[in-house]
Amino acid sequence: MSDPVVYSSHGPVAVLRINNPPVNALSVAVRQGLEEGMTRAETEAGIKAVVIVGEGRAFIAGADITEFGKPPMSPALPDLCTRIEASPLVVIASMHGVSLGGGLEVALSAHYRIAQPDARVGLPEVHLGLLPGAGGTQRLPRLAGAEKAIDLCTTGRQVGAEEAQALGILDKVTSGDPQEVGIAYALDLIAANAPRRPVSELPAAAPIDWDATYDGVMKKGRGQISGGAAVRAVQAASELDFTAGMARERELFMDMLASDQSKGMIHAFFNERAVSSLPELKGIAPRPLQTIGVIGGGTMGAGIATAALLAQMQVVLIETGEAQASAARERIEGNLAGALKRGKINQAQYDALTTTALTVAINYDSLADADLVIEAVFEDMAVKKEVFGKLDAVCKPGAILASNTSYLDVDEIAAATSRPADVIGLHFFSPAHVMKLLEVVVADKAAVDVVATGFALGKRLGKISVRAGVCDGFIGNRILAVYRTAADHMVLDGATPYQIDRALTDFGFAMGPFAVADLAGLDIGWMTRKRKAPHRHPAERVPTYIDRLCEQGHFGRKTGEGYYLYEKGRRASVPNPKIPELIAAEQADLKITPRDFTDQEIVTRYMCAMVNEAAKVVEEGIARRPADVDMVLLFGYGFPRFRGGPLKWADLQGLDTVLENIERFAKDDAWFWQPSTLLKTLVAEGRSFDDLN
Ligand code: HSC
Ligand code: NAD
Repeated sequence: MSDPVVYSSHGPVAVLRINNPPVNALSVAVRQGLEEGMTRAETEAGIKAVVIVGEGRAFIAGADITEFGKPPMSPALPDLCTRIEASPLVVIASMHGVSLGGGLEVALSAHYRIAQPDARVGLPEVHLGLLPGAGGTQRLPRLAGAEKAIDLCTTGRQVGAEEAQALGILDKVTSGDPQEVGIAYALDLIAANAPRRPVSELPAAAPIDWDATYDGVMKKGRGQISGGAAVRAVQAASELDFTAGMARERELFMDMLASDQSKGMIHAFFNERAVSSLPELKGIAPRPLQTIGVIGGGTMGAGIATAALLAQMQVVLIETGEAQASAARERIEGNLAGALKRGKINQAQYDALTTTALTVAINYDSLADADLVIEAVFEDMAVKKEVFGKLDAVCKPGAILASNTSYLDVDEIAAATSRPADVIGLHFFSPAHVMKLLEVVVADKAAVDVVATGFALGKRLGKISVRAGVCDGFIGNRILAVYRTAADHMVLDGATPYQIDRALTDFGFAMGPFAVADLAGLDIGWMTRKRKAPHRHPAERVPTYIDRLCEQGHFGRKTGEGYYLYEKGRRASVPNPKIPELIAAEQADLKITPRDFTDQEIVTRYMCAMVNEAAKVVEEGIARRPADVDMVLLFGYGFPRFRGGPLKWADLQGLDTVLENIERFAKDDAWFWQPSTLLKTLVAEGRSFDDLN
């Protein structure tokens, strides 16, 4: 392996070139290399300036995240930054690609910063449940002011070179080879006799209303704590001298590093990348993908078509009649207009996407050239089979036939064709052009390159793709059905839907289960209950109070009335006064005396139901690994990222505690609370879900 930092000298300028692919993370070897390089430059005769530059696609992407939680290795990054800044030579960072987290902190410890026009900088530690820990919270406010520093530290957003220069982070923006540009800048500085310029010696940032800022950041973080810690660190930069401020930053950083939240978010960081790499797909070439067919242009079909268009694919969408076809086109145009408004595409792109790239037809023959067709018609097996029969007849050999079904058996759908090896499930989430999750449902007979193509499509659409096996609801909807039921049981026993929603949003969920049900449409659950009623076990508790509302034609947000009332155009939801009456009536029928629930008990029951079913999904091989389940919940179901996913949450609680709770709940309802065998085995063996990842 080549040296992680390569030293070279160019007249009076020494260059330290970081070479640690893929993104020049600051591993211990890089830190040592930089320290040695600084010492060498300082001792080599005639050297007046040092340029730090990165090889490959980035300057430095930050601290090496894989080292977190391991024993610290010297030099620590904050000490290295202090050492760089204290050098008697003039130090220049020449930046390209991204300079993130510790990468930007190294640059801030240089005396001058020059960057390429397309360079981007940021302090994304907040996305790992951390705050900048190598002086970022102390040096950045001295350059950009407290408010801007807090913005960067608490949003983690990346800023382009132009904005970074306006913020005082960059001194100069010049295009060219980063090393050459850096050396030229160093020579200019030497010629001008420019002084060393340590940021730590600049005046501290003016104070702001720290408490109000802290409160605002904590509110936005919905339970995440690291943003607030970053505010306090920036406050220290304003109120304390530099050394004391650094000590405060270190203390806050170490607190965050020890928190469950950073463990959850680091788990998410690595696993959102790991889920899509399946060993059996290594070296398997996906089939070509240029033209995508979509059957049905309702909510999902229109969203899927939009996603494919935004990914520069040709789309042919089939509807049942002219009216449905124009409604589908309108939905897609509406979605694309949203993308135009948000600046994701420009007017010329909008025009091209809605004309040459999109065909809406009512004749299946238009699918003759499609490489992959995704069916998104009504959730009805007979309709799906009919559609797949037609696709089988018109699609070219090798075309992949996919279903976006939420619950139905993909093996059975595949069997309705003469080419089951070409059939898979591609389960998108609503709105399909926004939600990041894609479940690639691998039917029994699916060919391996068909699966590889499903993942390739997910990548092209910018999705997090997770492999799922065939069962009722695959990974996500199957688990959802169970934790939703746990919430329903609590309603029967005395908690209100509104208390449950609030307890769970306080826990960090984007929405509570009843607000979600209103959004998805209450008719879906109503139909599912009716479908399952004939096969239901007598011990199963299924509340039906909400069916009374559905019988009156109220299906949630789309009809203006559900668990909540929705005034036209308003999102804010008001509890529906009919709901407590309907619940009370059902409790009276069932002779239930309602009891009080604490928010804590609500969260415990909800989470234990989720974990137990998730464990069964892993145990049955529907999900390959616990982390696959975690990513499904994170990217498809609004699970709080700072908790890492349900099975990471369970690990952090202690699996013995989770199992004890489940066994305690089972005393009252042994049918619902049947502990997963995998969970019991892990507890018996003293292992965690993470051990299986
Ligand atoms: C930090 O810097 C903390 C400091 O403030 C203080 C530390 C002080 C400690 C003091 C103690 C006393 N490390 O995303 P990609 C891997 S926190 C290790 O697919 P892209 C990644 O896992 C850090 N590995 O590529 C993947 O590996 P795989 C703050 C890292 O082009 C591969 O690189 N920085 C890594 O789409 C390619 O990644 C961040 O949070 C890292 N820092 O995006 C930046 N970064 O191939 C996080 C990446 O095996 N990284 N890898 O799957 C990113 O946002 C993106 O990776 C990039 C590249 C935008 C850099
Ligand atoms: P929808 O009712 O909004 O749209 C269905 C569309 O299919 C309608 O426009 C209808 O005209 C069209 N259609 C029906 N039969 C057809 C046929 N034979 N040929 C062509 N078009 C036909 O339904 P949706 O919410 O978009 O759901 C579609 C599928 O996606 C279902 O299988 C559903 O379970 C699944 N799904 C839905 C969601 C969701 O949140 N809505 C999420 C994931 C998956």
